[in-house]
Amino acid sequence: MNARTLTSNGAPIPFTPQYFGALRESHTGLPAETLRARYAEDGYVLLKGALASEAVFDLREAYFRLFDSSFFKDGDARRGVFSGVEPKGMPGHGLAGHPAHTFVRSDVFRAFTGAAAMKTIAETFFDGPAELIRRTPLRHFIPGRKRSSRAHLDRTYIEGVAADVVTIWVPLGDCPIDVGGLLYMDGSHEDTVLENVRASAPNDRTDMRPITHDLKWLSDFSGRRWLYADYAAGDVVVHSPAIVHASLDGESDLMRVSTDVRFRRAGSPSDPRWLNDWSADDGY
Ligand SMILES: O=C(O)CCC(=O)C(=O)O
Repeated sequence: MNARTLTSNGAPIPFTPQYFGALRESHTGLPAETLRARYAEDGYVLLKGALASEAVFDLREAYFRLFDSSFFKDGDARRGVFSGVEPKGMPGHGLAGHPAHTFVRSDVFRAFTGAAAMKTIAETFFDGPAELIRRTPLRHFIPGRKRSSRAHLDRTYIEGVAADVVTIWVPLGDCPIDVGGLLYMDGSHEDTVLENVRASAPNDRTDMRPITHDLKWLSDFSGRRWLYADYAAGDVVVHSPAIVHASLDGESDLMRVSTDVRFRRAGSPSDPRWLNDWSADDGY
């Protein structure tokens, strides 16, 4: 039987054990030392059920309610299945006037990112006090567009030593592999070569900050697999600024919404570009 082929930004990658493996699962009930050891070893920690799934669905719904209900199958903004009807006359994603731009400035979103549970997660990995980084992007992928996150490292985009910055990637809703959640390149946080292959890697646009859009090419080049999970609402991934990650094109009608909540170690220098609310055209 032929292997299923997935795509990222339209570039194909076979869904086989050569290219894909499972993310290691952890949970907040594990001893903090174990979680920190896993973070050091893997460059990420997938915390299953770290947040209350209903709170995550509440946030998903609050965001989707900023759109016309015709955007959703059966008008169901909590589930958020794409109806096939695109909103009309709306600015591009995350630009002023778009719901994502409005939403990251809302009290409901700020209460979510500023919740004690979120900070506790960051402090577990710093083993010390953490401060929320204000700029918090909201991602929203609409099925059928063949648009996904290109392979990149966060430290290309935010200043600070790897030990002093963490990202908590939060899928806002269920996000199995066919919905296009984040993939992490196995062991890439310890591979200093990958960051320097941009010049020879295929690239589908002029922004040279991502390494490549071609996940198969990077896997063939490095001999490393992409690690994935069938994320459920409430799961989060804590990841290092040094790990290469990317995402797949969604094949399901379920829309992928997620946010990247970042913290820095209290007292460490802050990147001045990250002090304001996110806007898709802020250039960072
Ligand atoms: O959600 C995505 O596709 C990208 C998120 C990301 O790159 C990050 O959290 O650093």
